[in-house]
Amino acid sequence: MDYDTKLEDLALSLFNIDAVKFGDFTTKSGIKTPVYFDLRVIVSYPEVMELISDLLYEFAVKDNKSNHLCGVPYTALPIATLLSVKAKKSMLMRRKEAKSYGTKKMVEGHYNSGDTCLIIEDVVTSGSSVLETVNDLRKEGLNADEAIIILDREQGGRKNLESNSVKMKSLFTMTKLISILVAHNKITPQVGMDVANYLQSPVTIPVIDRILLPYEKRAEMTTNLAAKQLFNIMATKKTNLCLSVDLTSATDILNLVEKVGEHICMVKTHIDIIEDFSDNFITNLKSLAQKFNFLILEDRKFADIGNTVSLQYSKGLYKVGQWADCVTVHSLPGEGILKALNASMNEINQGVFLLAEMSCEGNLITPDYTEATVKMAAKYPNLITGFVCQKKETFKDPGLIQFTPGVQLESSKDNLGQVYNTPEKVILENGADIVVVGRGIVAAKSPESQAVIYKDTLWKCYAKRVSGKIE
Ligand code: S5P
Repeated sequence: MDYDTKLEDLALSLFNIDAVKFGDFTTKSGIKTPVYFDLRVIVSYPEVMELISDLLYEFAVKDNKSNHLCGVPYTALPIATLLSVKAKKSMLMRRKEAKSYGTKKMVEGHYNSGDTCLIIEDVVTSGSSVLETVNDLRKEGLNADEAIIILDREQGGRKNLESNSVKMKSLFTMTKLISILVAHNKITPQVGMDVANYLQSPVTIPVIDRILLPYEKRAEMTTNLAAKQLFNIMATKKTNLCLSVDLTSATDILNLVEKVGEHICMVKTHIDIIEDFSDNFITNLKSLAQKFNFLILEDRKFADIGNTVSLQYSKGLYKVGQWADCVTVHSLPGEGILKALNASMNEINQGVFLLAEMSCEGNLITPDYTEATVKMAAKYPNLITGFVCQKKETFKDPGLIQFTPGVQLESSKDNLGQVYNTPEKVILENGADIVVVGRGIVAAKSPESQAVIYKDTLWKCYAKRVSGKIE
């Protein structure tokens, strides 16, 4: 059988085994579609598996020079396995979730940084699944610049992959598959037309993994002006260090900030622990912020009903709203708290860091609470600067900032439940954008030289992360 006959044969087989269906379907994201693919069923049909692997081998694997093959989990895994055996080419396996024990590797198999890897996938719509695998391979230092696909749905995937430097080749386009099925009277020309019309409709663009994007790019993607300023400060000053200046004397705080101001992007205060608070303290802190170009976050962790929070924010001894660029807020009371702050924030470049997770052990935040927090934040795009959280999976929006406390050079705990992770862990694994360090600097013999060590270490981790070459 020649290549074209085999291809026709495959199109008809996919139709016969219901891997492609026509009718009125609704996708997971709620979009109506006249055509539906489910290639997961092919594992039940060895002759179809054989046909697919023969065709892909002829089409794109036989002459390919890549060191490895990698299937996008799960449907393409068995296909990649067949191709690997046929081509005598090593296979890599990408996990969908990192193991919670042992090596935490996302990619299994033996490989070296710099090796090339060909991606195998069944169906591409927007390209986002392929990009997830590409991201993980690139983090391992692998070059993943080519993908072969069984079916291109022609809904923007090719272009999206190209803009992420991935060349895509497909056995079928949707148009080609449909024309084969019409020619063999499997579907009517009208159904063919319906599919063609459907293909004209717009598709969603996949989001690139935020942790691989540099801060200056993300500055352009944010809808909150404090986040924009922070991304720009970090990129210009080359620091993602926030100093948590948890001291109780105003003079000590100002002296410390004077020494470390050039190394930080943000100062985080707990204004209610200062014993000699005065308006003068605020004036001095603001002028240091101006001099060294950093923002001020008051870590007030508001958590009351909207009305009380508006008063706490703008009145009383501290008048937080008059000087803090950002404040931290619990989502516990629900949306009212965000409505209140949205109305109270008088400067348009102020913002809120919403607590989605906490660093201390035994805290009562659950995954559902975290998810609901992120959903709630999405309703206030101009207000939210980012999330106080611990994990990169917590949110996707590259315009928001992951603000992560609980960091010291060595992993440890204090005796009141605080848990410390290392800079490498929080930036490379957990996705932190701004890293908060308190006692790691404040309680050091020389806070100034310690701040430089933190700044350099954190920046190195960030640079490694955006280079995409995480070993
Ligand atoms: O989950 C959290 C959230 C915050 S804002 N865990 C925290 O530790 N923080 C704050 O970060 C905490 O209030 C403290 O000011 C700082 C951590 O200080 P360190 O001395 O433990 O580094």
